[in-house]
Amino acid sequence: MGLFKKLATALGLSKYEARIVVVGLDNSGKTTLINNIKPKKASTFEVTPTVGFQVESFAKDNLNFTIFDMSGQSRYRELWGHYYREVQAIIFVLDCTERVRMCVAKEELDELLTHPDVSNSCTPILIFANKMDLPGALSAVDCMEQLDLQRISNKPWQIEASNALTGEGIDRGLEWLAEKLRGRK
Ligand SMILES: Nc1nc2c(ncn2[C@@H]2O[C@H](COP(=O)(O)OP(=O)(O)OP(=O)(O)O)[C@@H](O)[C@H]2O)c(=O)[nH]1
Ligand SMILES: [Mg+2]
Repeated sequence: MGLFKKLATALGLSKYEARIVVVGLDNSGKTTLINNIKPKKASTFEVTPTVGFQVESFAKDNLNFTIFDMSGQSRYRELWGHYYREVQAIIFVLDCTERVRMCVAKEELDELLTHPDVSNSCTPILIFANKMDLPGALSAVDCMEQLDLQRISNKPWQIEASNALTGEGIDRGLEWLAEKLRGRK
């Protein structure tokens, strides 16, 4: 069974529209990661910074997925909160080479975790420690410590190292997500 079919099966309905929001600082690799997941990723298009947000709807394994690709630029980050209520899962993408901005990423994650639509929900949060291929990238364990992820005790979370250009690590993360959603049924 394909990964998306598994995710949808986990969500319980065959004609389900699975909704996922993808957030994280600008340049962390959100759009690249989504392009990697999308069908027809072979098409060569240049990734440019997202303005506001973009909605990606596509069918995979005969199921409909809607992914909200949010801009990470500071002036658009306030938009993220409008989608938490709408989705079954949140993906937070980190650039694990950006040691200096790790504290900004932590602040944004704090905002996310204290948002009323997140703090009282058990929406699973999948964090990608992205750009693992670049020299000087922090490991997933280092990122976990820097973001103090272990304090998250009331909802499932997971961190996976990823390379959004090649897709390495992405399937592992999505497998985890499918598992958690299955557990919520
Ligand atoms: N080496 C490497 N480069 C990556 C990876 N993921 C993304 N990039 C590059 O990082 C840059 C930013 O990627 P985007 O996908 O546009 O980042 P974003 O998070 O969508 O950025 P905003 O839309 O501005 O919030 C692009 O040049 C990508 O090619 C990765 O895993 N490894
Ligand atoms: Mg983008």
